[in-house]
Amino acid sequence: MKITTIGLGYIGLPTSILFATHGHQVVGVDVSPTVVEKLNQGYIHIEEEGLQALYNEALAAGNFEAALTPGHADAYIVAVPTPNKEDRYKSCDLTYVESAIRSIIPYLTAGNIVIVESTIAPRTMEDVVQPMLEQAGFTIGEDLYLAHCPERVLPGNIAYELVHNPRIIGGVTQACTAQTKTVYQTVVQGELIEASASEAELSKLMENTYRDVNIALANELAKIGTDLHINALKVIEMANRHPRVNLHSPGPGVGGHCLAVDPYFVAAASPDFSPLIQTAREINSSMPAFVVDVTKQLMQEAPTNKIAVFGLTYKGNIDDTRESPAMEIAEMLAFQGFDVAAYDPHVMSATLTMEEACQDSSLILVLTDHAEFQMIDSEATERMALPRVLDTKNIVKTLATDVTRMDFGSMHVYTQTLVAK
Ligand code: SAJ
Repeated sequence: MKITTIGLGYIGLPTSILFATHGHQVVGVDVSPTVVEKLNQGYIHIEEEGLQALYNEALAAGNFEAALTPGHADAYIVAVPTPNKEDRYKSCDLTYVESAIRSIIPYLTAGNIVIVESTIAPRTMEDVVQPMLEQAGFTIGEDLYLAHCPERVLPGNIAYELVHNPRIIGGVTQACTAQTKTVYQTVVQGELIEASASEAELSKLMENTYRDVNIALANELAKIGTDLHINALKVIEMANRHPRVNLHSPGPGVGGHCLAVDPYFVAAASPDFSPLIQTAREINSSMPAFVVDVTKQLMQEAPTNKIAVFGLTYKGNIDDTRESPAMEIAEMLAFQGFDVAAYDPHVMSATLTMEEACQDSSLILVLTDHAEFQMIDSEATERMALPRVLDTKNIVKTLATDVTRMDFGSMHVYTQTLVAK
């Protein structure tokens, strides 16, 4: 098949490579000349485990080419960003999706399949994309097939999950679903689940909303534990021994481009009926300020003003700092006058070594669960003015013996102990 993908980001590029390594002729389109040039020189522009090797395979087979504009194809896959608008409910900004659809309209011919993989607000396919294509003269389900097939892969494990995860095929009509299935059948080993386009849209959004709401519950519990001087982490551990309970993990906030974005699309589409989703977003967004408050209390009696921040990314073992609560906290602390020294072995721009960050500091503030932070030894802590660790991700397992350890969700207890010292 000739496949054109529009958007060569974290989803569009791996998807293009997947199809190209399964015998399809793929043209990947992106508006960025730098991205197109780099890819055509043989290099991928995103960091993702195992992807460069697969890209080499696709190029060796002569099945991939990057371009700035689309051309004729059998199937088109749209994987462009859908950010939040800056309106009251942070609704879904469809600018890039609409311009991607406009860009392919001149090349569409009878029998083509158009797939939107971008995360979109509920009813977008039926209310926005379908009318655009109908205005161009097509009858959806007869001479053009249209579907929403949300991606559900986890950054860091994309290459595996693209193939093995079950995939929702949300056709605008049943004929659209059937035609779109023939595309994914060639590469996906997981189940292909048939649905309507609107069901597919809402399912994708609710998967991430489910996680966001559950994390909000855990974060609320961390605040309650702090208020009542009860160790929330111990509570979660015990409660989860119940066979039907799965409390999530509290932390310094929810980052990334999915969980902190998608719930707003649902809330904006149905604001009067989504109070729980809206409150969960508020709770998770309040966590950086909560961590800053607790940190300030801890630093009141500190001999120096320096804080060693461990981890800047939005989650552990990745290099992505966009929408990261850790970055927000580091910036807030610096803004409030603290000397913030950040150490992150995954982030190129964070150049300090662990020893440099810890030197003369009065607190190690762990904000990301990188595997490297499981052990914090005396190499780091003996340089501190006051050896203390506040672990907001419950990641530190081994710690130098003379260090005061504070866990998230029971910090108040420790705060009092320390102030009393
Ligand atoms: N987090 C917590 N507590 C937890 C779990 C996560 O505070 O118990 C935080 C993380 O630290 C991070 C944020 O939540 O800041 C999001 O991390 P994540 O690992 O849950 O998810 P993402 O954003 O990397 O990827 C999600 C995934 N969705 C689900 O797990 C339901 C992925 O499968 C989706 O493909 C992706 O969103 C997407 O593109 O929508």
